[in-house]
Amino acid sequence: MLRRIDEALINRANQSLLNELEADYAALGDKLARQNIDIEAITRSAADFQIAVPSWGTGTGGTRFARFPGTGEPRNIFEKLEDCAVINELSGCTDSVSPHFPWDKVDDFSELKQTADEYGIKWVSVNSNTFQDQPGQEHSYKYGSLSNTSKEARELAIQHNLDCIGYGQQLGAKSLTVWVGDGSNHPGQQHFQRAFERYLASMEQIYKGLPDDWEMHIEHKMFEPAFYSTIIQDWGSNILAAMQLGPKCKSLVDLGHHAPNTNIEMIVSRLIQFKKLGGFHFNDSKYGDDDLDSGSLHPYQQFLIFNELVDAEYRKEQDFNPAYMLDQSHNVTDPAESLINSAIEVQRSFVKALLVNREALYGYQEDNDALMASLELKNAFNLDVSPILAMARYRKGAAINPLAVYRSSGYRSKMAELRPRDPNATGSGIV
Ligand code: RM4
Ligand code: MN
Ligand code: MN
Repeated sequence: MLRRIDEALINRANQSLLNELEADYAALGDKLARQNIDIEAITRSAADFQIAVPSWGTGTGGTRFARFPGTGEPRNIFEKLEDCAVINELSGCTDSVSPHFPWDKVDDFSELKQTADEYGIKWVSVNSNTFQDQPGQEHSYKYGSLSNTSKEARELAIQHNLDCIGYGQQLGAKSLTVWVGDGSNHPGQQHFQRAFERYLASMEQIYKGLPDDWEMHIEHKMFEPAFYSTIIQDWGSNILAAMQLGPKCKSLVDLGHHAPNTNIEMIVSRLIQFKKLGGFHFNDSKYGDDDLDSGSLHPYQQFLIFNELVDAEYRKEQDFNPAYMLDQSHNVTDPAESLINSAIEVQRSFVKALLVNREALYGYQEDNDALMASLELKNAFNLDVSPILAMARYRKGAAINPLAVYRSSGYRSKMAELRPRDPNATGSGIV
């Protein structure tokens, strides 16, 4: 297998930390054993946990005011893939990449797939982009794409989504994620119902083009770029569209796309109940769609979401297979470092949710014992599961301390030499 980080470097770093890790792991194992939890079973689940990296997250993001590019940024999808390989080699929990088109379009997809295969990276959900015009585009998306009043603009957007499915098929992906910027900025600008009808009619055309074993995931977002109304504003519009379109269409939850204080874990539960949970874009936010690093502000919320997910698994909910992806914008950090750290933070929430005693919790719920029920969750959340995560990484040949190895590898400064920045290149700055 092709590697970007020298295995010997990881092994040396791991050897120097192993004694300490083994001691911490043994102590945690004893503690969990007293609660009748087998640490080995939890570590196996942790090792199996995987979350996809968004190709667009490997570059520095930005705001509508400015973008401050970092050094050695990837300039094309092959270079983004290299960074994704680094992230996976060190974290051991990001073995797939979600591409975005046309940003990641190449002439030869078989070459791209082969390179990813060599790194042991899979391609998952393909993302379409009808929120910006491409150079020379005949019909603008300024007033929307799939819901545009112009038939020609709608047809262009439909065709782009169908093209994305074609690219994804060549890469081995099995789902299409559709997020549109369509909406309005002024009350009265748009007829809500007619716009939604146009959107649904366009989505039906895309749905018809889905291969049998594919799913389509709709992403809702409350605002931006439209600031008064958006076509798929919230999970309500999202699930209505997904229900109308059919069983292969599901809703995707991007954590940053809700109003502050929204009870996202309850939305997750509803979507699970009605078999409409397609997947996640994990990130964190304080004010709106800030796309901050996952778990950096609201780790308890992230844990409560995983509590619902692990509960669904425990109850053997049928057809339950949500796709986990990160979707963040890194404005002031090295994107690779943020993505490594964020993937592990999401994995941490998953592992903590595994520690909840489900039967005990159901008992407290039946008895209306609110305090004990909330403590059952809080106790799991409060436990430091770092030794489990580190041991899972160590056993798969990833790094016990991924960020330390990343920094000592000098990867970014090497990339700064190999990837000189094109002074005329314009970064998207949109995530
Ligand atoms: C949006 C949304 C989509 C992503 C774009 C780049 O806010 O989160 O998932 O494709 O950003
Ligand atoms: Mn997203
Ligand atoms: Mn977003």
